[in-house]
Amino acid sequence: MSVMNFGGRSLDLSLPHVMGILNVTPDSFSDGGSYNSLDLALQQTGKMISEGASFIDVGGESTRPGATPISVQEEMDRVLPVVEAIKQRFDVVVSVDTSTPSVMTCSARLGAGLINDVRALEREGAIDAAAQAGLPVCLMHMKGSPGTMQNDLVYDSVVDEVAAYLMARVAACEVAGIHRDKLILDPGVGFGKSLEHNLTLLNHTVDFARKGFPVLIGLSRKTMIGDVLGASVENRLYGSMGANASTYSQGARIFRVHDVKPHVEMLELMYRIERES
Ligand code: 7PJ
Repeated sequence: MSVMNFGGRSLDLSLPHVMGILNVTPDSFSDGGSYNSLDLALQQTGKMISEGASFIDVGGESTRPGATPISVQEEMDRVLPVVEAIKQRFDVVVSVDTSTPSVMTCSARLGAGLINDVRALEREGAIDAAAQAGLPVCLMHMKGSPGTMQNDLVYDSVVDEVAAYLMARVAACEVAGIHRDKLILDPGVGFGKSLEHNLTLLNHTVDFARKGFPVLIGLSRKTMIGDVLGASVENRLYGSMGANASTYSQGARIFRVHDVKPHVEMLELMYRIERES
């Protein structure tokens, strides 16, 4: 059994889990920052938990292509009160979507259970902060940086390059004292990838799952869904569910989504069918 301990709360990662997205950015990807006051954040958190989310992913830095960077202080001010308030009120794993060492350290003290870093702990000091925090880490692949990542979309083999990058980050984590059984891998849909790259990566989810680490997929409402369907952000739910279903059947187990209930229900059916002999 693949049980992972997230800051005191154990989850069986042989089962599917939904991670609900909680953006505390005023310029976030798709919900326009509609949940940036503490009360609204807590309301949205309660809703996502009641719908079956195992994780609440709190993010204060927008990684939207071209988004302006924010200061460490600004990120701390956005994220930490939300982490603290959620942990005071709810029994859920709080994931912090951050690349900033001090946010990792302080969130861990406030009870966060997972560090979710789109920069795979590459920022100065991040790997040591994560090792000190002692929490599981999701390592995501990104080519370039949010400001420029959609400008240079050249890979020889996107699957091989993303896999090699993630395994190199696994090795770096082990050197820094983060045990491999605390690591989760994510190919990073939309982070420096064309539509074809994203589709190829998703069709090779099984290759990542076979590396022996839990795989997390974040594709909810992303541009690639819109590109395939010609759909605006508010019309990407069914496409997101179909793509997530494909990755579940290839072994992905954590699904980072905006729409918790539809995904929990979809995954419940997928799981029940799969386990029947
Ligand atoms: C991801 C993420 C993702 C992980 C964002 C958005 C962009 N973290 N944070 N994986 N995407 N692990 O939600 O559209 O794909 S922010």
